[in-house]
Amino acid sequence: MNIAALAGGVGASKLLLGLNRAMDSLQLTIIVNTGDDVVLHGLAISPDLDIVTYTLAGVVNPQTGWGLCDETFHTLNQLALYGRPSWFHLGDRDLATHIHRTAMLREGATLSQVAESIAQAFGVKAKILPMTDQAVPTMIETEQGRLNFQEYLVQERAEPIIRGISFNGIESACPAPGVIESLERADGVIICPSNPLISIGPILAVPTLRETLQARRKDVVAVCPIVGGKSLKGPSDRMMSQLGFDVSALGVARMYQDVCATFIIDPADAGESMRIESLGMKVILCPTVMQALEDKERLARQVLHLFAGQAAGVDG
Ligand code: FO1
Repeated sequence: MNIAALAGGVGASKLLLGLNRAMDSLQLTIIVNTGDDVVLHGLAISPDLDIVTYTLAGVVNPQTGWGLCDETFHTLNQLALYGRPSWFHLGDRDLATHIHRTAMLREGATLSQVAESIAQAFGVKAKILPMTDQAVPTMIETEQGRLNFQEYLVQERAEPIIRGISFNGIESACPAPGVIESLERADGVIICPSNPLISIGPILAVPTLRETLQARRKDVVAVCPIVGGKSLKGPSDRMMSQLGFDVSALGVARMYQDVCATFIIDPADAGESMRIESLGMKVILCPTVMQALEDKERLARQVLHLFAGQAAGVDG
């Protein structure tokens, strides 16, 4: 069974790790948000691509969910001594990834080729694709001015009140090679439990991508990233509330209703099922809080089971 997944960073990686164990990873294509990408110290940094790759390779820092395990920060400390910004914690080994990416891009490679090169080096078998090869930085309009996403999230700790979100240059971006094909050919498409505004939002904003998913709506399953009115990871809840969205499973369902026919919510939100179903979505209740590896694999198997049931024409 071929599966395509839309993913942000840490939240998505938990489910992706489960999928990587529950299925043949050669049949898994992951389309990753690149709106979080940033240039720092002259280096091209793609946090979500790296988080997904490091997680599937089993080398991610287990405490943070980003960066590499067993890191040291000598280079960053030295940069700080020169007065360079050190708020974005780039470890010594992680820096090698960014140096490699920057060098490849300068030599004329695309971001897709870089992603493939890094995944291959780590022996990751799943196909990891950036949503686009063009730079489309997510910009956050805040009460303190316009910030790029990492400035907002890491430097300002997601504290400024936000007024709007835009993806710079998205109108003229193209889906990266293989993105549309993988969505068209997949037996099932999964929208991972990532921030709907700044992780899945940019992916859906890549021209033609939303329309491609609309055409496959019945084969698209989303896992809700909000449980009991709170985000599973990161500041989704705060951002949704500040932008006037309903901070609930229903609020997320409304954002996905045109692209997704099946919505997985945690049993804690069972009370919202009927209102979500009135949007024309089928609701599946299933624990979505993934702490242990078994939780990740169990949820992955449940999602795959839904696709297997659909392929066999089984309802439920
Ligand atoms: N997140 C933080 O909260 N603080 C950091 O200093 C930080 C550094 C960092 C370095 C490399 C990398 O790939 C990711 C990093 N992240 C850091 C995570 C990142 O900011 C976000 O989690 C993603 O952009 C959202 O998925």
